[in-house]
Parts: sequence; C-alpha cells; structure tokens
Amino acid sequence: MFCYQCQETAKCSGCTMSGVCGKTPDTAVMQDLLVYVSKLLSTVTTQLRKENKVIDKEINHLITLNLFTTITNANFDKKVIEERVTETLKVKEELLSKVKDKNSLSEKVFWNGNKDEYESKGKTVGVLSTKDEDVRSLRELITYGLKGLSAYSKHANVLMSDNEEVDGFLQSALAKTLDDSLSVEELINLTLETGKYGVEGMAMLDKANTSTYGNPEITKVNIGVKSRPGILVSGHDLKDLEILLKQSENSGVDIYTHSEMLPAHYYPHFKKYSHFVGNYGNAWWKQKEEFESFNGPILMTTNCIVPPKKRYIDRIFTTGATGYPGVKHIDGCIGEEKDFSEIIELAKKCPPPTEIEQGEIIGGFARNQVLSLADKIVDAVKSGDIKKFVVMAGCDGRAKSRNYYTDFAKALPKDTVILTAGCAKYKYNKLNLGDINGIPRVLDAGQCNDSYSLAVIALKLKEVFGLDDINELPIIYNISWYEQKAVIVLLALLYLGVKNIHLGPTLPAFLSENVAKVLVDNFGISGIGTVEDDIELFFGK
Ligand code: FSO
Ligand code: SF4
Repeated sequence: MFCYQCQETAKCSGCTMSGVCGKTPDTAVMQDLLVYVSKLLSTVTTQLRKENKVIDKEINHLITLNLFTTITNANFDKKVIEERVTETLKVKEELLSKVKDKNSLSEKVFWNGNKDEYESKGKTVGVLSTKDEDVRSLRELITYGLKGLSAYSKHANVLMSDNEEVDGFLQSALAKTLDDSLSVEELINLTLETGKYGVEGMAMLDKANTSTYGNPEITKVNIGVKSRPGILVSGHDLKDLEILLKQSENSGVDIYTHSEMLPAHYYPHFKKYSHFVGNYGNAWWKQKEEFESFNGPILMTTNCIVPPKKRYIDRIFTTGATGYPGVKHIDGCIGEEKDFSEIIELAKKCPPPTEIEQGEIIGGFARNQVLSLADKIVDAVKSGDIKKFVVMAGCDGRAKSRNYYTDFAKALPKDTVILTAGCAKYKYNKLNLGDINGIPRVLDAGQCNDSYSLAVIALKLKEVFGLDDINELPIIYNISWYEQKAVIVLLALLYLGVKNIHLGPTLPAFLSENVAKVLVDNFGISGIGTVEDDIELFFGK
C-alpha cells in the first residue's frame, strides 16, 4: 500500500505497511481501486455530457459517495468498498454502451475485471502508478480536493440540494487526472479550478443547511451531562441527526453531539428538541476515551472514526459513507428515512454518560450572525479595540505538535479575535479567552465546511472597509489541516484570492518540491514556526 493523503501519514512521507489511521493494506488497495473505477466512470459520464446526454443524479451521487468513502477515517470495511467497486463497474459498463464516440475514450476505460482481479488491479492503479513526481503531486492534490468536495456535496444532496455544474466539473476533473496528455501547467490550472468549484460546493451546502435548519445563531452549549441515558452523534451529517432526534423524542433518552456535530446546536431548528442536551467530549481523535466513558451508543454519521476498542465496539453504529468491520451499519439512501430504533433501544439499556467536564461553550458565529454584528465589529476595528482577526479554522489531530495551536491561541495579543470552523477549535474553545466589547475572542462559525462562512465574512468586511483586495484586511490565516476536506477548503481560499496562508502542523506530504514552490511563489503559502517566532512574525516584537 501507499497512502499519503492525510497530515498524519507515516514519517510525513507515506503509509506503506499499514495506515497510522488504522487502515489495513488490503483496504488501502481496495480504496485505490474504488477511486480508480470512479475515475473510469467519470471519464464515461464526461464523454456522455459532451454528447449532450443527461446524467442521472443517482450516478452523480454514486461517484461522490465513492470518493467520500475513501476519505481518511471514513470507511475501513474492505467488503463494502469492494461492493462499491462492483456496482461502479456495472454502472460504467451500462453507460459505456450509450457512448457514441467510443474512439475518443482511452483504452483504460474499457477495463472491467472480476472480483478475483480486484486486488492485483488495485495494486497497479494507486498513487505511485504516476511516475512523474510533479504530475503525481498535482493529480493527488486535485483528487483529494475532489474527495473533500464530494463529502460536502453529499451533505447537501441528503437535504435534496444538487448542482449539476459541480458534479459535471467534479467528474471531468476526475477524468483528467487519468489523462496523460495534460501538462503540468494544465494541471495547475485544474487545481485552481477545483478551488472555484469548492466555493460553489460549500455555498450549496451552506444554502441547504440554512434553508433547512435556519441560520446559526449565538448559542451556549452545555458540555456537562444529564441523568438519563444518552446517544452520542458524531461526524458532520445534520440530516442523520435530525432523523435521530425525531425518532428518539419522548423515548427517555438524551442526544449529545461529539466533535464536528457540535455546531448542530447553533441551528434554530434543532433547538426545539428538549432532549438535545449538549456536547460530550472533544475532537475526533479523543474518541477512544470519550466513547468508553459515554456509556451509551454512538452514531458515526461521517469520518472521523478511530478503530474502536473492544470495550465499546458493540455500542458503535455507522451510517452513510462510514463503515468499520464488525460494526453495525444503518442503511438508507438519499431521501429515505433511516431506522435508528435499534440505537434508541440499546441506549435505554445503557447507563447515563459519565461526566468528564462541566460548563458551556459558545458558538454560532456563521456569516448571518456575524454580519448582524457587523456594526459592532467595524466600530471595534475602527477604534483599535480589535487589531487583528486570526483565522484558525481546520482540523484537530493526535500529533503533539498540534499543541502549537493551543499555545498560539493563548499567546495572541488580547486585541485579536480568532475566527474558527472545523474540529480545530477544540484546541482553544475551552480556554475562556474572554471578549472584546462583548464580542467573544473565539468566534466559531461551525463545521469545517462553514469555513465558507468565514470567507463570506472576509468579503463583506472588505466591502465595508472599501478595500480593493481581501489581503488588505487585518486578517491572518493560520490554518491546521488533517484530511481531504481541508484540502478543498484550502483550494477554495486560494481561488478567492487569499494569500499568505500558514498551513500546519506540517505541509502535505503529497506536495512535491516543485508544486510546493508554485504555491509558495504564487500564494505565499508557508508552514508554521514556533509560537514565539510566529507571534513575532505576525505582530512584531
Ligand atoms: Fe475534523 Fe475529521 Fe471536519 Fe475533517 S472530524 S478532521 S477536515 O473529518 O472534516 O474537521
Ligand atoms: Fe496513512 Fe493518512 Fe492514508 Fe491513513 S489516510 S493510510 S494515516 S496517509
């Protein structure tokens, strides 16, 4: 196996024996094959679009679900991945028969193997099958961005939102990553175009979320526990949470969020459920301890799954793109009502959660809420009470080096405000950093996809201050990344013209020296230093 798609890749270079995340070599090879056959199918759909054929939404959903399935910490179940390969090949064959100009398709597209060939084929189509280091780097950068875009598309799709333009681009870009005729320059352009569709995809999800659940608003979230048994919901899928909340009403069971599900509390729609009582624990990587002490069932709606301990594996359930061998999966397609009754029944038999902390955290500062406070914020900037904003969105992770973000947040001058989104916030959202004229010093917009909100806020501030360039704003970008959703967020910010982003705790292993240089020269991307050096760099001595 060879995988270097996430920040925790072995030795900052690549997982080769097994994944640091727990992915086994045979699952890794099957994931490589699933990405590959999705690219083959995308080549066919792209040709059909050229021939003015309409591609069914179901096909678009199949491709995005395939990519989502291969995101870090989403699905460890080789059997499920294998089934998706079979289904994808079947659909590819059906569509291939509808292509008029078959001669325009590359020979690769016609591959159609049996199950017993999957493993050997998978071994030939992974990352290292592209020999040129720069082409490989760009192909993977684009593919990972598209994986992130697929995840966000899927969340919008379950809320009955689709964007054929985004899907059409996604598939044509996937097809291009197999096209040997593309030059490095063309691939660089495709990378930036991926960022453009990243913005569109996140805008679609923002609209789907806010039109279904209302605009996030300032909310205090309880981080202690109640006395009844509970169900813990993790991941990013708000629709799954909604279904569970409905089905568990009046069942005597409370619902808690974990990690990236915390921002659900900010949406007005969910506030009507009196048994939706709080957030339990921290970011994804602490789940081993936290799932154990939660005592009740846990529903994983998306990544990040950490291979579960025996002690609680029977209490874990997966749904959607997620999967883990031996863990019960709750089925349900887009538009279908999932049946969570087994989880609710199990919860009733479990002891209530063990309290691990007490108090409240505050969030809900997505675009609408922040823009309604715009006057106050602009006054604070004009009076000098707020000197700088620091975007610290992104992901959290296991690496000790990520303590940098806690120390950096603590070391920031008191006249700075942190803008955050994603699970990165857990590094500093319980520090009580205070407020400036009533504006909290940590403004949490929501999940990682709500980084879109931060971009909208920046664009609005640019307008209010009458600036020509988004980079003239007093905003520093110090972003932490982990998996492929962060890649699409990064590409989206680059597309919006944001420069001088600091990316940590390490730069992606999949950036070759030359590709990294393009990002440095054109966008001023850089890594992080020590807290002391970076504070001096951003604020002077
Ligand atoms: Fe975190 Fe995991 Fe949201 Fe990621 S829970 S790390 S970027 O999946 O998606 O921020
Ligand atoms: Fe390694 Fe990350 Fe790939 Fe897992 S997802 S195998 S940790 S690079």
